[in-house]
Amino acid sequence: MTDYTTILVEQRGRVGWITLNRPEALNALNSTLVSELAHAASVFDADEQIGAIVLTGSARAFAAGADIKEMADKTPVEMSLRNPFAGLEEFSRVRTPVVAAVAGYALGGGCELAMTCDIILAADTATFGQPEINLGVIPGLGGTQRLTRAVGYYKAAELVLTGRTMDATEAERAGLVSRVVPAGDLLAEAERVAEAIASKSLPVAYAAKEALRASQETTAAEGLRFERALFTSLFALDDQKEGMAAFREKRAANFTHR
Ligand code: CO8
Repeated sequence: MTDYTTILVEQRGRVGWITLNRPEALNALNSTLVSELAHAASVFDADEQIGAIVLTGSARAFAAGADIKEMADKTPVEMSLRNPFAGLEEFSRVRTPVVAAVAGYALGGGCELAMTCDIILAADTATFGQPEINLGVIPGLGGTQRLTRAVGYYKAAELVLTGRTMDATEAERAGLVSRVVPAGDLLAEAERVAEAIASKSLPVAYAAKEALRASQETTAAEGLRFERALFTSLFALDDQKEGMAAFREKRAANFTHR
């Protein structure tokens, strides 16, 4: 865990923290950072002691996008066969709920990375956008898809086609961020949210995330069927019995993640 060069990793209680740490490049996502991020997240994801992950950057930048300097001279073959961003897709598929704590720039791949998370908490200093069109490309990791689902076609189209960025207030109003908090409170708030999630039953949190993801990836009819099947299956868990017994007995539930 200590060998990473572009991220910082820490476990606090049941919460795994990943901090992007390339300050010289505003946390631009180069291939090393992407593979380290995917690795750290998969280690947390495989650890039953971790009930939530927080992903954050610095006060100045969550991430200012894919690393333009690393990417500039790539060929289509290199971008597809040796896709330097494959780790971001891996990261987007972790089962553990992920809270993005975003301050400063979340642009291009940085905005897309935030959108692979489940909750986006934004500092009032955050700036979101998909400025790829200014570089002669389009978003490549969900900026035309997840952003459209989050803020609607017309808002997303304006951002993607013009490259305009939006501040945290506009992003919250548009539905991209879960909540805006004062910059000084961002990490404490992220910790509170992550701890709240991590205090629940882990398999139930996995199921909730899977069902939420289905809402972004399938038709409503399929999503509803999937949700019902998952809901029904949870009655096999000790934690369902415990949660409902605790309610009847007017006490806090003691989940064993089984
Ligand atoms: N890549 C590489 N280096 C960067 C990046 C980046 N995305 N962003 C900033 N940096 C570097 C700068 O080059 C600079 O380095 P140096 O001091 O060596 O010149 C350092 O970080 C500080 O940046 P600035 O001096 O530019 O700081 P400013 O405060 O003046 O400006 C900005 C901050 C506005 C954020 C500016 O840096 C900027 O516009 N950055 C680029 C933003 C951008 O265009 N992002 C989109 C990139 S493309 C992308 O993300 C596509 C994803 C596709 C995924 C595909 C999956 C298959």
